[in-house]
Amino acid sequence: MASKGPKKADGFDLSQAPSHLLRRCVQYANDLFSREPGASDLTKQQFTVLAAVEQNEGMSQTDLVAITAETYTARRAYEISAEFRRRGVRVIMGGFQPTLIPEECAPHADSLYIGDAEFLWKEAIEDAQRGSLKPVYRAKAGIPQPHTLTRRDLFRGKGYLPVTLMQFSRGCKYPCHFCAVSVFFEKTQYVRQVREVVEEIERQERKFVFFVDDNICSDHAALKELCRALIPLRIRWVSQGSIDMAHDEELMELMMKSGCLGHVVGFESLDPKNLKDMKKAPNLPAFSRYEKELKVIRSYGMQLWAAFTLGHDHDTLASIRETLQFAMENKFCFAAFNILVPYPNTPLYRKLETEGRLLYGGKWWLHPEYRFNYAAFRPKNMTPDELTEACFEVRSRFNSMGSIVRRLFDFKTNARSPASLGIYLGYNPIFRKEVFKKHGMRFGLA
Ligand code: B12
Ligand code: SF4
Repeated sequence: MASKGPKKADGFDLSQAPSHLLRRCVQYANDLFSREPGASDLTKQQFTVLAAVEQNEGMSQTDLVAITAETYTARRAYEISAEFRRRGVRVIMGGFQPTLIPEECAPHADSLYIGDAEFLWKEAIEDAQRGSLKPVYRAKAGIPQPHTLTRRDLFRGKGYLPVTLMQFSRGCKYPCHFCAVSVFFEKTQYVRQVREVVEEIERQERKFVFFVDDNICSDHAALKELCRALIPLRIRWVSQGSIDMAHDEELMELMMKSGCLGHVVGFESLDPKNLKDMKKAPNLPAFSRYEKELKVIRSYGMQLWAAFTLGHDHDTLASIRETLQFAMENKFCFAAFNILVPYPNTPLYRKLETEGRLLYGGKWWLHPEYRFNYAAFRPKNMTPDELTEACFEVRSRFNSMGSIVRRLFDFKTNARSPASLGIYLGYNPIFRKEVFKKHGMRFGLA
């Protein structure tokens, strides 16, 4: 299996670190991050902040609009971009979608930004200032925000959950065939310097941190170094990590001591044939239907958000229901029963395309009939509608009131401490609502 080691922040050219960045579907080219003292902040000096674009605030004074487009938000991003361009405002578009399929995004923006903003954003801003924005900026992927602290004051009052979002690393070394992260970061994990992460946490009043890493366990040694540094900070944290964490007791011990309450873990499937097909390498060694791993994880009291992808070639309607039973028996704190999605330019997408199994003309994310959580391909052992309905059914049943009450009574995990209980009771009703709110959502307004 092709995999690479993590890239460390050492040796990064900090003088080139741009000011930066943006998150969410529509964002603005201004200062979400503050700079190191002494560094100039071109974005801040020369461009108008354009927040709340959906409300059309500040449009008349806008020099440049920067939009993040992911596959799910691409259609809406193109609509918003079209409206700005109609009003004579230049648009630059970046993020997963432009990086995965630039040829589709190109007609929807004046300029495309491929890869991470850290590398060429400064150049793009300078070009925009001179009126010579290039049609495309080809940046690489790399270490998140070196020597740059997040300006969190900008999030205040905007309805975000009361959690400190933080990144320790980006990318993951594994080659899962459905995963856009694996393509974007070319099976590489990029790791921030631990002291910078610690400094960012120390500046927070809130001591509950969500590390939005793709797979914080991609490199056990790097994570252990982080955990050792987190212990004195006395925070509580959660993240996303592969299940091979359970094969390393020292890592489990350190995570526990550093305040880790749990992780989003990709179980994906209970069938090793599916796991092999999808190249889910961290789940495969000595496969025991996760029995061994769950025993270890439970012994440390961790709460799990178990993520499954449903619709693989060896899945049947019966196996999907079995997955629900497995999740209920293990009393997972949360579970995501995601329909398998062919994201553009992934190996899964190419396989289904070659086999003629893609629906909605292949570009499901642009199709006016496609809706969130619908099957976008023809599964092997059921119809697309059956897959959509089965996923909705297991999602609804897992998040039913009866299930929430039953899963609560696990004194090793969900009811282990006031903090664990708080997470369980605070977030289960939110996710329950999401199941119904999001299912069948459309992607654009037109
Ligand atoms: C945290 C996270 C979440 C959190 C969000 C928490 C929050 N409040 O923000 C939660 C759990 C809610 C979530 C939900 C979902 N997520 Co999510 N999420 C992530 C994750 C792990 C990190 C996102 C993040 O903050 N990254 C840090 C920022 C700084 O990175 P970034 O946005 O990529 O931006 C960088 C570059 O892309 C570039 N850039 C981006 N935009 C722009 C714009 C311009 C102009 C420029 C110059 C540069 C630029 O520069 C940035 C800095 O280097 C990503 C994976 C990832 N590595 O990004 C998945 C990811 C974005 N999610 C994904 C998905 C599928 C989802 C869901 C649809 C899952 C589901 N089935 O429900 C939902 C809904 C998402 C939606 N948009 O509606 C996919 C998207 C795939 C794709 N092809 O678009 C990703 C890539 C994960 C994956 N394994 O494939 N997610
Ligand atoms: S382990 Fe997770 S983040 Fe890594 S490639 Fe697989 S699905 Fe993507």
